[in-house]
Parts: sequence; C-alpha cells; structure tokens
Amino acid sequence: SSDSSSSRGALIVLEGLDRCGKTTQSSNLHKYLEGLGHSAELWRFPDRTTSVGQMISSYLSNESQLDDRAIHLLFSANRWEKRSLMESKLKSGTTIIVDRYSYSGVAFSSAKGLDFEWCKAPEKGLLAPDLVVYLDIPPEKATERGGYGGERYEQLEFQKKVRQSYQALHDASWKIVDACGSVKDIEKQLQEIVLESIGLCQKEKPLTCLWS
Ligand code: NYM
Repeated sequence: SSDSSSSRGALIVLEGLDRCGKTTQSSNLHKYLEGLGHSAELWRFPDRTTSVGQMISSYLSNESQLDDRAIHLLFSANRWEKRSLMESKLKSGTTIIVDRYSYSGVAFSSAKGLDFEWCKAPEKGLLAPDLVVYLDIPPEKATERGGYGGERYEQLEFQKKVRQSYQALHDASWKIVDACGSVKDIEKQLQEIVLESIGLCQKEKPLTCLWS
C-alpha cells in the first residue's frame, strides 16, 4: 500500500571527495527530514564504532599498516555487518541518509591501482541505494578548504585519482550537485532531490541489491 504508515524508507547515499561538504550536508538533511516529521537516521561509513571500524580507523590515522586488499575487504565487511539492521530499518519505514557507501570503497581502493571489478565484487548483495548524490568539487578546491586531518588519502594527487574512479563508477541515475556553491544553495537542491526519492519509495518502489 502507499500510505506512509506501511511504506518503506529510502536509502540515500552522499558521495564525494574528502572535504566536499558531505558531512555538513548529510547532517543538515537529516535535521530537515526530521523537522518534516519523517522517520530518518544519519549513518556513515566507515562506521568506526564497531571492532572492524576500529581497525579501519587505526589504518586511516596511520597507526597501523595493512595490505591494500585486506583494508578494502574490511571496509566492505564494515558495511556487511550493518546490512541486516539497514534492511529492517528501511522496511519499518525509516529513511537512512548515508555519508559514504560502496562507491567510496571502490573509488578509493581502485585509485590505489586495484582492479575495478575486483573492488566491486565484495559489495555485491549489499542493499542498493535509492539515490546517490555526488557532491562534485575539483580536488584543488577541496585542498583549499584546508582541514585535511592528516589521515591517509588526504592528498591532492591521490584525490585526483579518486575523482577519476568516481567518474568511471557513476551512472545516469546519480545526481551530481556542484559542491562549490553556497551551503544553503546545495542544501535546497538536496532537499528537493531527496523528497522526490522518498516519495518514490513510498509508492512501493522495490528494495534491490548492488550491483544490478
Ligand atoms: N573510505 C571510505 C575508503 O577508502 N573506503 C570505504 O569503503 C569508505 C566508506 O575512508 N578518506 C575512505 C574515504 C575517506 C576515509 O572517511 C574516511 P570519512 O568520511 O572521512 O570518515
């Protein structure tokens, strides 16, 4: 049925380079949806609160070294450990805004030179987002924003490669938003796109899996 009491929530993913503004925007979006009375949660990957997440966090802060493929699989495992909770939340009508998902997994690992298809393989079977928004920023602009926290990957040359990987990964369904605009302007665009997606999910759009 299409009444909102029994309809499912939407899986909304925000992607982009480091310092593109995703975290600010996901949080504002979450507040906006709650303000409208929607049931909504804000998630992020990596989820550093789990034990897998702690291994990832120590790798990102250069406290530990890991083989490129091993860390890739940990990022993926970190999504798999949240999959069933994600599915039950969506089915019970909660919309989930996710700050990074499988696309970050493939974009960052393939930017290191790992095979693209190999990177995608462990993501197969995770829930497919209803909407992917890519906050597009030139890597040079992102560096100017400063505040690179000194974590692994936060370097201009590497971010250029990540951007190329995202370009190879995206399809026509992605919404590309110019991340150089004002926070308010981007916020407005996101609100419109996301409400449309939530509306479609309420009309019984089926939940599917990556990568179809
Ligand atoms: N990252 C994130 C990956 O390399 N693979 C993944 O699967 C995910 C989800 O981790 N530079 C990278 C992208 C970021 C870093 O993310 C940490 P954040 O959003 O800064 O916590």
